[in-house]
Amino acid sequence: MEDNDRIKKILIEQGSIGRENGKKISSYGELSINDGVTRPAGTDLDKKTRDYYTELCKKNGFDPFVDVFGNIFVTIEGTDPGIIMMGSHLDSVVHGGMFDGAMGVFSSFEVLLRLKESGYKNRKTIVVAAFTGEEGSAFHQPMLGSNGFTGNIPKEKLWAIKNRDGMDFKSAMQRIEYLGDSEFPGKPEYYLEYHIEQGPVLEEKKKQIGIVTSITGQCVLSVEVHGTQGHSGTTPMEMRNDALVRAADIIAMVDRTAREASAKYKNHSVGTVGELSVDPGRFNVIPGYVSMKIDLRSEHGDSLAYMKKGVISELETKKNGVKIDYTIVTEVEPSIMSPEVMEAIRSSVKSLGFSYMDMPSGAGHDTIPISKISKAGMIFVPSIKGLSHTPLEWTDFEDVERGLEVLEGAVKNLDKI
Ligand code: HGY
Ligand code: MN
Ligand code: MN
Repeated sequence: MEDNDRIKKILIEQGSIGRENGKKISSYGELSINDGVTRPAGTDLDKKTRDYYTELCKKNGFDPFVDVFGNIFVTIEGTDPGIIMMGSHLDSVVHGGMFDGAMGVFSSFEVLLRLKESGYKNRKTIVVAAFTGEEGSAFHQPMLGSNGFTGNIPKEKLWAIKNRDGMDFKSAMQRIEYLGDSEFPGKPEYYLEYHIEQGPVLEEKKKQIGIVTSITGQCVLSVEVHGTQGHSGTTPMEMRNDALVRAADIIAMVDRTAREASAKYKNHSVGTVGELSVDPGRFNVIPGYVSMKIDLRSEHGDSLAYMKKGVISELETKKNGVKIDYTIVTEVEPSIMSPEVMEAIRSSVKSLGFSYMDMPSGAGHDTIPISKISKAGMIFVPSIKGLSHTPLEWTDFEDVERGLEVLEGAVKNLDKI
C-alpha cells in the first residue's frame, strides 16, 4: 500500500487553518492540548478552509458548485443515471482536531482525483460534497447543510437560524461569500461518508477499518433556568432562587439517567451537558440565569426515550423557586446503514486485505439526514486513544490511506450495480 504523500500534505496544510498558533502538525507527538482547531461555520476561518478546498478543486480542473446552503459540490459526470456521493464537513468544534470531517472531504476529493488520473470510466455520476455546519458550533443546530440539502429543514427556516452572535445563517454565509443561488441538481442514490471513528473501539480491537451499521439516535435540548439574581453575602440561604444550584441538579440527573439507561438496556447510552453559561457569572452574585444544552444519545430508540422521559420529568419538577424553559433542538432516531452499501464497503476491504469489524457510530454525522433520502454507509478508521473533539485528535496517515483505498473500492463497487 503506497503512502500517498499528496493527501498527507493536504491534511497537514489544512490542519493549520484555525489552529491557535497556525502550526502545521505532521505527527501525533507534535500535538498540544493547548493548541486546537476552531473553524465554526460562517466564520472567517471557515471561509479560509473553504477557500483552501475550492482552490485545490480548481487547481485540479474541477469547478466547485455552491448551493443555497453553502454546501460545496464537485462532480465527475457519468454516462448512466444515478449519483454516488461521498461527503463530510469542513467545519470543526471549538478547540478541536484537524481530522473530524476534513479528513473525509479531502480524502473523498483525493479519490475523485485518483479515479480521474487512472482514466477510470465511471458509469454513474460521482460527486464529493462538503456540507456546511455539521458541528453546530456556530449555529444552534447541527448538520445544517445536510439538513438543508435533504429538505429536512426548509430553506427559509434554515436561513433564519441564528448563530451565537445573533446573525442569521443566510447573512453569515453571504458574508463569507459561500451562499449559492440554487440547489444542487439531483439527489444521491448512494452516499458514503469516510470519517475518523472518534472513539476507542478500533484501536482496542486492533482493527484497521470500521464498517458502520447504525448511527446513534440523539435528542438535544436547550434549557433556560430563570432564578433570582442577588447578593451572595446578604441573601439568606432560605430566601434564594439560585439558578446554578438548580442547573447542577439537572446536570447530575442527566449523568445518572444515562448510566441507568446503559445498565438497563446494556448498550451505549450517553448524556452530556457540555455547553453552559451563567449570568452574570461573578463570585459575589447569586446566579439569576443559566442556559445550557443537554445532549442525549443512544444506539437504540427505547433507551433514548427512557433518558428523554427522565430528563424532561426533572425539567418539569418545580424546585428552588426557579422557572425552567426548554426546547428540543434536534431529535433523531438511530439511522440504519444500507446493507447494499455496507456490502460494497466490505468487499472493498476484503479485496484490500485489511482487518475490519462492523460497529455502530456514537458520533452524529451528515450521513444521518442523508440516509433518509439515499442508501448510505460509513467507513471508519482508528482514532488514537479514541480521542476526538480535542486538539489531541489524531489518525495515523497510514490509516488515512487505508480508509481512502477502501472508499475508492466501495465507490467502484457501487458504480457496478
Ligand atoms: O456531535 C457529534 O457527534 C458530531 O461530531 N458532530
Ligand atoms: Mn464529524
Ligand atoms: Mn464532530
